[in-house]
Amino acid sequence: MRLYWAPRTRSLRVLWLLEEIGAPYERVLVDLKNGGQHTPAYHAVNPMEKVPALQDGEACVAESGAVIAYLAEKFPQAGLAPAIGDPTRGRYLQWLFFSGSCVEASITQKYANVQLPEVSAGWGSFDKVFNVLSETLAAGPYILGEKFSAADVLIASDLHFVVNVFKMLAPRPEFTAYLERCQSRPAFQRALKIDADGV
Ligand SMILES: N[C@@H](CCC(=O)N[C@@H](CS)C(=O)NCC(=O)O)C(=O)O
Repeated sequence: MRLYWAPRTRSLRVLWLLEEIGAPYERVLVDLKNGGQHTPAYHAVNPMEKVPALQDGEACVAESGAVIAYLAEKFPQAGLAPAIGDPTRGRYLQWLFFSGSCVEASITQKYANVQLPEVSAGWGSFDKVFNVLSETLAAGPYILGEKFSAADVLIASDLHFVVNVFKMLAPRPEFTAYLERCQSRPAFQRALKIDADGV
């Protein structure tokens, strides 16, 4: 498997998941500052010309949520995705999609300072999205309850950017505790080091 990535981007979440899984992979650094994403070869991997993207033999997958879902299913032995038929699988899929369709959109809306009617915006509002996450994570310890899953990799990565990096939210104890739980995992620490080293 080959991960196309760049430091200090959404690649970190996929690095984290790959480190959780522990399967061998190769990292290919895409030089975003010098247009490395805008080459015909990379366009064939991800037509959006963004990172991260994964090549796995003849399979290519981009969009960080999709890459995470793909990897969690490809390596069931890692125990990061509830199997088909498991009652927690519905919520698992919900939170995977929630990241891309609600959290990302609400962050963009807040950043751009655009007002939209809550009933028209599929994510409701920034406050709604983070209040829903507060309510769910207060019950914890993980987004599905007792068991850590690939959905936590996505949701904790989103929260990391909103709370720690962009500081778009005042600290909330349930987010602080959840981030500490998720980010103290050795796989996250390894991914963070790769991201910081940039190679
Ligand atoms: N929806 C995509 C977003 C990917 C994305 O925006 N990647 C940024 C870095 S975080 C990027 O590659 N930017 C470079 C560019 O747009 O040229 C995902 O979740 O993978």
